[in-house]
Amino acid sequence: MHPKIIEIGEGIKSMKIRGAGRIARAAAEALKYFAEDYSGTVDEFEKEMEKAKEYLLSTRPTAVSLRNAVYYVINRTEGDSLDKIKESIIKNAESFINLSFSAVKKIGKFGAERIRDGSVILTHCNSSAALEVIIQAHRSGKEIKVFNTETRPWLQGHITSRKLAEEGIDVTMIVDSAVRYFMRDIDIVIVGADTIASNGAVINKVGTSQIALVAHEARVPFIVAAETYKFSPETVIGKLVDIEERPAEEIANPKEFPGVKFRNPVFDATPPEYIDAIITERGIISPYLAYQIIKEVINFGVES
Ligand code: RI2
Repeated sequence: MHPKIIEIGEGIKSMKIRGAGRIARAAAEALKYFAEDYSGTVDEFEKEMEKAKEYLLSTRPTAVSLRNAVYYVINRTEGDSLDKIKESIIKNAESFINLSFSAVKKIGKFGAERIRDGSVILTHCNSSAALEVIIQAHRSGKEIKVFNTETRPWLQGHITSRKLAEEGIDVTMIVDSAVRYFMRDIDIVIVGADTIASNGAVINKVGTSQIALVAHEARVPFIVAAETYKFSPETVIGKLVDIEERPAEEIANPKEFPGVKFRNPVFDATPPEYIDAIITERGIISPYLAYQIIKEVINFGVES
């Protein structure tokens, strides 16, 4: 396999490259590098591309963004000569990357308009889509405060806190288990998504569903910021979203806990009844419109 496919694939697997949008763009970029460098026969190219696809898809099983990106690049290939096929792969990868960046910006704009001046926002983990909403609201002159969870076990919340502080936003980091304690101070919860199922359930960093439950109890709006390539076409035909479980070592050193078992699922599913809205680059929708988005926008994800 092309060294860039392996380098980027390993980066995604080890979470050096992380975040559902970022891993999708990285996978598209890996396929672009492969196409740019390839010389050989069309048959061999197709075989190698299939291997690259399978490998990239195996790196992180939950985020459908990765899958949708890979299919976007491969399934739209045109041409029968090697040059044309390569050109088409490169063009598709570039177009996916541009589409992804522009989707995040649009989500930021739509979402920021919904944030009221003086709002206290809670976010979880590190989502570029959710942060774009918060940052654009701040840049538009709204006085906002943010609470963010540290997000065990990977502590992606540290990245979020730093980024918000750099922007000059009033940010407070809390431990994940303090969410209910602080919910009375929160006006709106905004999180990202790794995958959205056709019934509107949102799969995001583990702990998200507990936050949604607490927000529901306190009648605090719970909003998801997600590009449309986070919607999963396969869930329409009944496929369940695979929840990634990562090594115990991410939680603690198992050797120091003889006789103790560990479980480390890194995502969970929030049902649509706890979600007030999903902000996409196409507009702000009810989670119950997820199927409609999949039907209209994602026409590249399901293998026929
Ligand atoms: P953006 C992340 O997964 C988090 O769950 C985050 O909420 C989600 O991806 C979406 O991130 P991980 O890679 O695409 O940290 O909005 O496991 O950046």
